[in-house]
Amino acid sequence: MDVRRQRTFIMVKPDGVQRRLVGEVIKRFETKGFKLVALKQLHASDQLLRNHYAEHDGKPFFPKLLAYIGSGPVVAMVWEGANVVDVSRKLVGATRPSESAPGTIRGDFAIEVGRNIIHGSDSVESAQREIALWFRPEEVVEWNDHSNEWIY
Ligand code: ABT
Ligand code: MG
Repeated sequence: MDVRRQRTFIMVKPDGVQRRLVGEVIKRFETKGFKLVALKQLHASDQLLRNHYAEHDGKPFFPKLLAYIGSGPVVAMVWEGANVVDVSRKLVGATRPSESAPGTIRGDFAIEVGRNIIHGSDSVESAQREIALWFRPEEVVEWNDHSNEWIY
């Protein structure tokens, strides 16, 4: 598959929504050069969140994780572009905000691992699974850039 058409699932978590960081997150992905192909705000069901975090089912932090991610609305997005899965993880920063570098989203805005603002898929396979979980196929929009026809 064309690496330029790679897609990833990005979610602003409830703390990010409450702190009005949705625009900041979108701005960073847009100015990096990626293309937004799906976007919605929703208060995710417990079942959806259990599916999303199935890899952590049974771990000690799982109940707290579900309570946090289910505590309010999230903003779910699909972003497209070259190597977007790996590059997004770099934009997002390390899982523990104490280890995430300044300049990354978590490094700049988060202090606690249990309130780390944003999710990004950790592999191409995870991205495909998560996009299919959160979006119906028709909610992901194909569009081409025509701005070179009217910006000189
Ligand atoms: P997500 O984007 O939320 O998936 O985070 P990330 O991929 O960076 O980190 P992983 B390992 O997937 O953790 C998922 C969430 O679980 C929380 N967590 C994780 C803990 O609270 N304690 C732990 O020891 C670990 C390993 C942090 C992650 N997100 N949140 N909130
Ligand atoms: Mg993860």
